[in-house]
Amino acid sequence: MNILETTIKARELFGGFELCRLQEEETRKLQERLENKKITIAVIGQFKRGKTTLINTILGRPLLPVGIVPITAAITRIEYAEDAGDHATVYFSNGLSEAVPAEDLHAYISEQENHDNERGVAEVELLTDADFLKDGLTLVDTPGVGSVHENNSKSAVDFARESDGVVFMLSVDSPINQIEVDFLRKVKQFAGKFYFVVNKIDRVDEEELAEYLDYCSALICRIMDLEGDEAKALKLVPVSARKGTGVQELTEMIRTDLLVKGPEIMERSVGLKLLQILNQTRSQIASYREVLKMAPNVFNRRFEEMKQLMEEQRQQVQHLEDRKFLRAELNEEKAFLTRKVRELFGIEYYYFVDREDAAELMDRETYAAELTAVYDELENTVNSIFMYKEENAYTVARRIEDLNILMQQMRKLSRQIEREIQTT
Ligand SMILES: Nc1nc2c(ncn2[C@@H]2O[C@H](COP(=O)(O)OP(=O)(O)OP(=O)(O)O)[C@@H](O)[C@H]2O)c(=O)[nH]1
Ligand SMILES: [Mg+2]
Repeated sequence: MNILETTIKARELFGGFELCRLQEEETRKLQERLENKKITIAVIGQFKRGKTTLINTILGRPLLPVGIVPITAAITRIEYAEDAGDHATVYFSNGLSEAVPAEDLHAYISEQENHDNERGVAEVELLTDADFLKDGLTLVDTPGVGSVHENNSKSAVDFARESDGVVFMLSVDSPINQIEVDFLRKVKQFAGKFYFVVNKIDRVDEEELAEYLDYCSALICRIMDLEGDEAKALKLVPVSARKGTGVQELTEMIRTDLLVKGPEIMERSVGLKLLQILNQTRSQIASYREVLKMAPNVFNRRFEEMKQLMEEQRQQVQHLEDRKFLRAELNEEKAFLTRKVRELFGIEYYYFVDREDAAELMDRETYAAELTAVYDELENTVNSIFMYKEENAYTVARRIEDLNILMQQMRKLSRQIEREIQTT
């Protein structure tokens, strides 16, 4: 049994339960990652450590905006494409996307031009032909941890959890602080492989650098629980992202690691993520069991509230014009329903948000039909999840039994993954 098989098994397990749609989608993505063999490396750290400068140096040209004030306001994924001519796509949180010339990216990425992410950017994808990205490596630039702009998009913690490797950036102009310590504590069990990089070494002399490296190594060993050989193996990488000093050593180190140990690193990181998903599902089912105990009159009231909401929305459809943003509106409606179901019934009900080109048009009839389908499905699902309309004790007992089996199988899978991770 390997991680890919375990992932497929988990996906099949989740597929049998309407409550686990989100988990099914998450495991599907993990499976895809294992099959595509694409490795993701995120550059993470507090604001102004020089993350974006390092990425520009690695790419060999200043593609992304840097600066003295907090800059990066949105996540950028950078992938390899031959002769791509630096092609970029901006994905918005409502599901729309737009092709943008690379030289105009700053309008979407930089905090100054996209203040508090008012443009609603979910993430940016940049294709370029840098050598470092060859062989399926994706590099990700992220907003600074702890900056006021961090919450604009997915948090750095989530990102570290989704990556196979993390380049964690420190810089000699400030020792590790509490925000960084907290961050490392949160992600240490979930990220695949860490590279600790110390930037801006052009600002200090050799002696000062040695002192800084000693201090940080000791601290990182404590935070990451590294002892003995593991502690000895910890190697901080000093660089000057601006001048390029040490950057080649870093990129060689990462590429060598990935070429030799890539599959291993990825299996471990996927295994850790699977464990996390299984844990989340367990607590979700626990809260679902609580909701099952909800008094029928309370449930009926909330169910009515939900139906009324849907009815109001259906009425509004008639006043819409044919516009290209109908797709985005449908996605926003789905996000709204997800929040509402959580609020009313305490369960996670997940929708797929369709990604679509912003230029694509959607007419009103299609929109109305899709919206109706979304509502009908939700109504049926909520009904069947809670079974209050079926006063059939046998069905209810079967349901509880199914949940018990699901819990049992999840425990079994968790144990299996734990064993697999230990052997990688
Ligand atoms: N002296 C020196 N300055 C650097 C170096 N690397 C980056 N800087 C400067 O540090 C500042 C911040 O650089 P960025 O690359 O924007 O930092 P960041 O970590 O991406 O910042 P956020 O996106 O805001 O989180 C800029 O003024 C850079 O010029 C370096 O190696 N040496
Ligand atoms: Mg930046």
